[in-house]
Amino acid sequence: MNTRDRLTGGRAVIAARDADTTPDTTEIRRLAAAAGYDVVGEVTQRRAEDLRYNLGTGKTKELAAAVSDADADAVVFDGSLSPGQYADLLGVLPTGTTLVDRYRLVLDIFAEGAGSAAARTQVRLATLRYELPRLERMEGESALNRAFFEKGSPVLDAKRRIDALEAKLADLTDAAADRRRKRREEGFDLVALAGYTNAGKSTLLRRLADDLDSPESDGDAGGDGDAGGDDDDAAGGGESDHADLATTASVEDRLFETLETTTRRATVDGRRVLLTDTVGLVADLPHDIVRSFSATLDEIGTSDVVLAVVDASADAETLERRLATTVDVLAADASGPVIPVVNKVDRLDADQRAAALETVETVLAAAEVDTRDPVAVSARDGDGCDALRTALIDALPSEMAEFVVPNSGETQALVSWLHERGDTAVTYSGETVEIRFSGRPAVVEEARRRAGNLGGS
Ligand SMILES: Nc1nc2c(ncn2[C@@H]2O[C@H](COP(=O)(O)OP(=O)(O)OP(=O)(O)O)[C@@H](O)[C@H]2O)c(=O)[nH]1
Ligand SMILES: [Mg+2]
Repeated sequence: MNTRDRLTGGRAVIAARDADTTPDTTEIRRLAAAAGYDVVGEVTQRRAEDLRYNLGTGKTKELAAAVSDADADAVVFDGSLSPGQYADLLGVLPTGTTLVDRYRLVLDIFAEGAGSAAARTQVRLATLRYELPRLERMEGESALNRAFFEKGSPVLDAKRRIDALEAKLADLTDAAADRRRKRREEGFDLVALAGYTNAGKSTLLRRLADDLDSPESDGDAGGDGDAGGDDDDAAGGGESDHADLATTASVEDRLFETLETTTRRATVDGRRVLLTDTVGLVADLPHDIVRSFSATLDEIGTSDVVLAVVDASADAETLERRLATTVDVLAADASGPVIPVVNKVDRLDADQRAAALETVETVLAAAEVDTRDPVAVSARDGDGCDALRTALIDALPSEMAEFVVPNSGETQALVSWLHERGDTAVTYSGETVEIRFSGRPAVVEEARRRAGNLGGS
């Protein structure tokens, strides 16, 4: 189903360096696999950064030999290479070897998989921003080569394209903001699922969302990845207000399975919630790339509540590192309260579960984010999801109001309007109806206005 299944990046040797420890290549191997590479070897080094190649000179030679020996097509470098290091390292590798650093690797994964107009624009923008300093360096080196300039300046060309893509993205972003504003007016609460890649966000989305064939949900709305397609589809399929509501949220044990935000409806204690699944986060990417995927950050920034999903089955150190990456993004972007969702607890015994919760609490206590108590769940089995729904309702902005209105057909219409928008209790006493309602403050305000029009108090 996924275009990435057909991707063959070729045979790759992993290269990794860390100043303090022997590098752990688990994640970079998984990222390489997600980009379609077949990993055939690795060269690692514990050492301070070498300015020329990043790796030390001896290690660099060892890497070149490993590439020849394994007959590899590519080197995947776990980290970011400066434009100079990139050029120098490439010069030492066998001719024809492709060199990709961590940043470039993630861009490649997105470039292959992004479907909607907004996602594609974001990827192209991030790629150009990545390439610009490298082009500038090359252009500087060939400043004496007139033929180079006669063909036009790739740097100026890249700058022009960056400007154009930024403008296009701003339009798409405005359309998404309009859509969110309308949804708020319709009484929806907006909730974003955020977290490290592979934490289980999409699995949780499926678990919490209404059944696709229930009348509450837009089962016939356009799908996610396959909706956009055309680059120039400026509105991103946004003709209908809910055209972005997804029928599926792909779940896979692969990094960056989700490459664009998708939204589904959920009904939580009578309240109508729109849940948005966002693109996973990953450590050690330049801030620029995170910025480029602004759709994810916009969703996090504008939602009423963020569910921060973490994979509790990872070892404590990995859990801490991934949570720290997530918290960095939330601290900068989240405006509403954050509920930490400690997922995959089906893989843990009671002690391990308690330890994971403690790790999460410790990391979050130090963070400048408005966090609520963590909730342990298994998105796969559904355990803990009722507690999560309760925590969600508690965290959503809420107001309570009571009205007494004359019993009439119009009052019945008001009652059903309220039932769709929050927790509604109705008591009939002769000629009058007593209504207790709690829900979004804006909905309560509108309900007061409607009750007032019916002669209520
Ligand atoms: N055991 C267990 N596995 C889970 C649970 N939730 C998710 N998984 C598995 O974890 C893997 C990743 O799940 P996804 O829902 O795709 O994760 P994601 O956070 O959306 O990942 P990206 O879209 O790649 O960022 C899949 O293999 C899921 O089946 C859980 O509660 N328990
Ligand atoms: Mg996902």
